[in-house]
Amino acid sequence: MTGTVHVVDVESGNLESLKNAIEWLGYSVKWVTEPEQLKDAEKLIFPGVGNYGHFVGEFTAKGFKEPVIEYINSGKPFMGICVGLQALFTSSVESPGTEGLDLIHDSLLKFDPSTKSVPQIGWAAAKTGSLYGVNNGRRFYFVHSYRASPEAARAQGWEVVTAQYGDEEYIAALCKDNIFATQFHPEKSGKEGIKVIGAFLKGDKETQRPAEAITPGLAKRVIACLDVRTNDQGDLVVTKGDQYDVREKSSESGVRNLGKPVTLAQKYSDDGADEITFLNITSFRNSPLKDAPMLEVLRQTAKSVFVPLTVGGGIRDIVEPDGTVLSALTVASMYFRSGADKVSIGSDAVFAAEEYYASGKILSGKTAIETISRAFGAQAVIVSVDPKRVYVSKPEDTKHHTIHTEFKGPNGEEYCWYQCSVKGGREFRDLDVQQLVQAVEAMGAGEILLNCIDKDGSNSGFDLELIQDVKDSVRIPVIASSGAGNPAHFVEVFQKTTTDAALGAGIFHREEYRVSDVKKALKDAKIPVRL
Ligand code: 1PR
Repeated sequence: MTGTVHVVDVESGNLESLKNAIEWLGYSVKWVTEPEQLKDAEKLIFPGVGNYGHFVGEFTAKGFKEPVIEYINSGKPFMGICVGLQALFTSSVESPGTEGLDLIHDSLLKFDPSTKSVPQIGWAAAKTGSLYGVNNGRRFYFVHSYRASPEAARAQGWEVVTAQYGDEEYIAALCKDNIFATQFHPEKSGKEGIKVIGAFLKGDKETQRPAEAITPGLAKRVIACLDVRTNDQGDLVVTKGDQYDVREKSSESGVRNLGKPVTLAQKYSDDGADEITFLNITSFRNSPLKDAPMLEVLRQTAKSVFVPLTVGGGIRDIVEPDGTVLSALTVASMYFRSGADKVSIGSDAVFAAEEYYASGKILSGKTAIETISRAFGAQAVIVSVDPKRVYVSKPEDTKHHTIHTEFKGPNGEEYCWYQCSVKGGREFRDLDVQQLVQAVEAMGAGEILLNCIDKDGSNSGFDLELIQDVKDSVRIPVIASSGAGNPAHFVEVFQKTTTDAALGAGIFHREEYRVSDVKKALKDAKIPVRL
């Protein structure tokens, strides 16, 4: 160990990964939950996620404001992360009336959503400037809807590193004297991010590495997905279905076992996956409290995999067999505390959308999506959609939103709509994909994971028609999923649709291609990716 790092904990999301990253660098971590504990701090990290008002309100209510300013005035090293950077400003349009630390007299603005997905989610490149290894040409993981503009901070004597999102330039990192802060999550930015935390802890502001010419702005993300379930022997295994059927096509018909979740997550991350998603595909049968193995998978993975981790399956209000009621928010908090950065909600989102339309589009404020999004931020809530094509001869034959398809139905039908399912495709509902994604966007979901039952495990490429239709229906980012069989399919989905990310499962598990093969193909096609 080379010292102790104090980390302020006002219960804002996944702090486990930050602790893991600091420990990885050889330091020990002390949580600061009471302002008095700050007096022992020699190096302080101030991480924040979620809503500006919620975060600033929490640390103000807990009496942190004055002691944090006192600590900063002492000249000892201070690092803010994400909303921990934003809190250095006077205010944010996100939460009018809430006053931050006011060390930089300016207000944060919202990204303009008319030309791009908001929140910005993904790996963006540093554009100008260099601080603690945040250098031109390096990519880091950002999740935010609000931005700090460089001009005001510069005018007040701050050094800034900028990045670009669409036509807007924003602060990626800034520094003045003993204060350093990043808008991105270094603890989620792979090896580059760990180096930034290391440079800060060593006080090495000038850390320089050769800059390489890369496309500025956000990279397209490649996500590796692990469908996880207990096999007939009781072990948690990674499996993969064809159109959601995960049984081997042999006489014994056991669950297809493709490997161990932690080992595969590490392998894909080492290979360049931008995110890892775990879907607990039989969670609807169990209680999450009995789901200790899945929590352990997250804990183990988060120790050495420093890219964003998503967990899905069973995120909903639960009544335990003994009558204990657990809210979806409590269930999600358990996963965040174990190292997840986002939760993915499937069946429960469909039921919530049905109620939303039944009530005349009135938000109840009580759904899993709303409660988790309010507490942890929209970026922490993904909605996983499991649709299947339903063919019709003409749009008037259904009340649902149809598309004109290039791939005709069995009777030559030229139109189809996409029907939502619950319980992993076992039950179909009277709700189409457009209805679902628009309802969950209104509820505060931050991203859509768009599967397609017809394409799942088919190796025949993504359903481009479905993906573009959903992209055109919402402003939040979309992850295309189902059907990837080779690197050219990833190139195709990014060239022919505006999807923000693409996910593969079987292609990687069967070891036909590696994540690095996909990245190389994307780079060759001049699609911006993190290499
Ligand atoms: O309903 O909130 O408990 O969540 C359950 C979650 O589990 C949902 O996200 C649902 O998609 C998932 N799920 C349930 N059953 C299955 C199954 O396969 N039997 N898996 C399942 C969904 C689809 C993708 C897959 C892509 C890419 N699997 O995760 O990874 O289709 O596959 P490919 O690249 O091999 O084509 P809740």
